[in-house]
Amino acid sequence: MNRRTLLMTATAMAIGMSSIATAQGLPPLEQKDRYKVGFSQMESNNPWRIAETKSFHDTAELCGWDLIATDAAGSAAKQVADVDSMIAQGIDVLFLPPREEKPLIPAVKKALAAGIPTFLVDRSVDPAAATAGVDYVAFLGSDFIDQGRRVAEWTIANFQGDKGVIVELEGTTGSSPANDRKKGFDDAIAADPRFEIVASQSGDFARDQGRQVMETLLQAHPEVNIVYAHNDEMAIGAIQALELAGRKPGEDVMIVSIDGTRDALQAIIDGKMGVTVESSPFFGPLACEVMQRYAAGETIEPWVQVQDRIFTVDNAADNIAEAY
Ligand code: GYE
Repeated sequence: MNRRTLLMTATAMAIGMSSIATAQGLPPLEQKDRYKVGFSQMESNNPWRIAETKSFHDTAELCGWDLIATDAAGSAAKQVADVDSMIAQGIDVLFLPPREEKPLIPAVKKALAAGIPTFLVDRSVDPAAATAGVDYVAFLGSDFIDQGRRVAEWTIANFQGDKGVIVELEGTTGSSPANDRKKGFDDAIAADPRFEIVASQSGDFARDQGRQVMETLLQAHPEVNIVYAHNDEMAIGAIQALELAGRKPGEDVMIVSIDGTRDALQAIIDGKMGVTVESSPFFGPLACEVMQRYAAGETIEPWVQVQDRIFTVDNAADNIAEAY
């Protein structure tokens, strides 16, 4: 044993970890009937977040979880503090949707140091600062670049005019879905010279901010005829702003988005929205399954990828009953 390994082992023992695994790899998870499980939600100001939290609560009894669920109310700093408090309460496992890519790195590292296996759900962290299979077990979620690319492809295939003037409403600055949905869409749309993105601004994934940002951008760019929103809540906000200004979403402005909420499917049925690429919030059952595989000693793939459908006028009515 070299000096460094010896030191790390000694430190691990000194702070009372159940195993030295954290010094050399991921913390193990015992197989048992009940687990104390932490779910650190980032905010609850939209139907997506509420559906996700409900999915964890609905799964708890089936999966033998004594669930501690917190709500960081839109603050990454509070989310870090919430994880601290869960660690202090002795959780066996942590499910963490990191609000932003960088500020939640300390939470991931602290859970690791405390010997608690962490699964990132729905959003990821900066890959340069923390690694799946090393700092946390795995990321459970969608391919956000692909979601953005699919929205762009649908737009290219369905836009009728000569010149597509696009306003982009970005998600929370510094979050993995905002970064990747932008990249996926912008790269794909750049391949067709008919399109130009004239403005791209954050609406923080929130309906009200989407509406406000759209109101402002509409004044600067009245010629806009396509709105790409990184989520449905902002798309609905944009529809409200456009209607208030006398525009006709779905007729003179194409609205394209991501998630698959009930309001978005209704907007598609009403002819106001063109497409929404699915991003499912129902992570509870997947979290249970992956946690059980991990406890059984399986090596978990670094990215447990969720497959997303696409909702258009062809299938929105068939899917609205299960929407949230
Ligand atoms: O699209 C959005 C939510 O992280 C995938 O966050 C999730 C996104 C989802 O607030 O509506």
